Amino acid sequence: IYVERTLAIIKPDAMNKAAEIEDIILRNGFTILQKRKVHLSPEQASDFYVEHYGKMFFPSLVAYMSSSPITVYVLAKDKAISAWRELIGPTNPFKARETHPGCLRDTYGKDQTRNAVHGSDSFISAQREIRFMFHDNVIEPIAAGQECKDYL
Ligand code: YYY
Ligand code: MG
Repeated sequence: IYVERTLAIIKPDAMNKAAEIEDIILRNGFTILQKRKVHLSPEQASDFYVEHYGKMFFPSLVAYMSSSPITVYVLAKDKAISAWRELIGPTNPFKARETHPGCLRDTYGKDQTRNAVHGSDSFISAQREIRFMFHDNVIEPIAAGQECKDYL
């Protein structure tokens, strides 16, 4: 059985709403395969967001993401990557409020940097980000009596 996976993060500004967000994750049909609370060092945050190295917002992004603990998840669902991006909404919460009212960044985001949640934007990103956060400890989603085709 084929189950797509994505990496989700509850960022520092939304950690006080983690229980609420987790409830929304489950109510939207995602399975939580892995969950881990981590406090990234500035170096780890830089590595995670290396695609943005050199951009104006990179230093503040790294400072923010290493400022306090975050919760990282591996979520599984049919079309998990696009489904989770859809649920979190546009990067900028102010824009999210206009175009995707009710999305997570509308509800929980504070500004362009403190936008509450992260989601992988492609299969390649999901693969890299899941490995980054969970190393070799990714638990396979095998239900009793079912076959699991490893996707990542
Ligand atoms: O994938 P997504 O998180 O929606 O946005 P990205 O363009 O990949 O940027 C990553 C991260 O950087 C974003 O979630 C907030 C922050 N950021 C920022 O602080 N200022 C910007 N102008 C753009 C992005
Ligand atoms: Mg991105």
